[in-house]
Amino acid sequence: GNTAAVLAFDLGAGSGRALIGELREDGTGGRRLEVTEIHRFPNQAVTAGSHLHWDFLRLLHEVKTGIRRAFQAGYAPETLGIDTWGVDFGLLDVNGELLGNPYHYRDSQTDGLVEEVGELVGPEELYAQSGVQFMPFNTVYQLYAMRKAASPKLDAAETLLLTPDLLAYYLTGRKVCEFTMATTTGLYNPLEESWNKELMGRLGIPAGMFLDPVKPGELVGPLTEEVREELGVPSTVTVVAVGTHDTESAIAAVPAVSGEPFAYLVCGTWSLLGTELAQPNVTPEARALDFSNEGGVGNTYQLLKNIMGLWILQECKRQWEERGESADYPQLVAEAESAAPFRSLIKPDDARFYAPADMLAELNAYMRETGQPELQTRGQMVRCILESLALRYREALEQTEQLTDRRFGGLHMVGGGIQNELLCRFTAGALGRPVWGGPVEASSIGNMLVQLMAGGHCASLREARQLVADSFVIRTYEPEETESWERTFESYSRL
Ligand code: LFR
Repeated sequence: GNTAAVLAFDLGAGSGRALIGELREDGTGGRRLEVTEIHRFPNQAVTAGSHLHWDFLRLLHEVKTGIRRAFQAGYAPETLGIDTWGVDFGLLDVNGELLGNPYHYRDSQTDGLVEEVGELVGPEELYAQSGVQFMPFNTVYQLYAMRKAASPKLDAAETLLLTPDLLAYYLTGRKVCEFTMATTTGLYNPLEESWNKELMGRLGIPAGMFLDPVKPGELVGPLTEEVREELGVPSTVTVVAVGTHDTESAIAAVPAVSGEPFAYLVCGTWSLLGTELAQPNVTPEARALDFSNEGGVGNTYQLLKNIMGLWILQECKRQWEERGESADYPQLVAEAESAAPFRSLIKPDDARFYAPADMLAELNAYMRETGQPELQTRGQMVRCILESLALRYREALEQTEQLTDRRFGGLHMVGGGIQNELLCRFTAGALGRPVWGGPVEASSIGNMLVQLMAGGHCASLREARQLVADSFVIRTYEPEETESWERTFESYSRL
């Protein structure tokens, strides 16, 4: 029998999707989660004047379309939840209207601000009070950039809502601030469990616009009457504040069921590698390795490293396609497989790869500067990116172990990036340990799990993860070519 249905929206930097999750009894006393995609849409950033923005109203429109389609297709979800990338936000004025289009985190307004704020506040203090690694896009730098530009929006703002909360607001009329997103801002103090008003004061950021965070699983509310009429849907569906940060939703869906500490890699535009803790680790050691402590689902903190990820490859692909070449992933991966191994390497986290105008040129500039042979074919480029990522994962896994005194028998890989099986194979090789790949739709599934917990269908995060393990095929990649990887890791470390 079908015991519950929920609707998850997962918005990534390149696309968004809506999935229905159905909890079913399997006839032998067990339960399965069945997932069906009902809507998928592009998320295209727009440059307007000198700023890079999200097309927020389009995203709201697509979320509404997803709700309409769910009911049109005959589903009756009890609840819906929305997760998105971190850090970005909209500002509402006193009438609840959106003050301008939200900025995209890759907008250049924050260039140089990590250093500037570091001089004002001191990196030690900033880290001890936020536990967040120093990334230019953190909300704290975006707001400081607006202050420096004397943005009138800051003065007119009554409420700041992070992207998923902003979408939920336009569906329900209710303003909430969900905890996992709050911890990505750099303005939330995880040890004191409160907003860092003192820091806001020092940077000229209005403290009054921040709402007290609510934990994942809280109900936001039903759809407004306007939205229900517009979409022609019944009043039965309630919006839940899930783990609204996509990374945290994905981590909730890691099928780790042994009860032992585990390591994970959430693989998408970004790669987030780390482990789950009960308390944040804001030690000088964690700061020196530039790890984040992000608030997670189920009263956890996630000690993780944000790695540049498949963004580098996505940009290359975009450039090839703009030149009129056909460059789908299966094709690119096949070309990489036939290219020679370990020819050239990059450090993926080099700031030059964050937002270059021309990624292909940037890769070869790096080769010249580091005295490596230039990349001449697409296969060489893709292979270089994937091998370098795998090596970076090994480095980050070892750092995670160092920081936590843990030792991991292997690595769980989840998220869209694991559809690239070559990357999973390379990672197992570079680690010299097995990789367990799955599920692909981890963020959507984790989003559903929190809804199922909120609806009383799952008792705990542990039980929810068991449901994932019982419902999805997890593929094991055993390490291959470990000696060559070992040798290459040494060259990588010397780069
Ligand atoms: C992944 C992610 C990362 C965050 C980055 C920017 O989608 O949410 O966790 O650091 O996007 O927001």
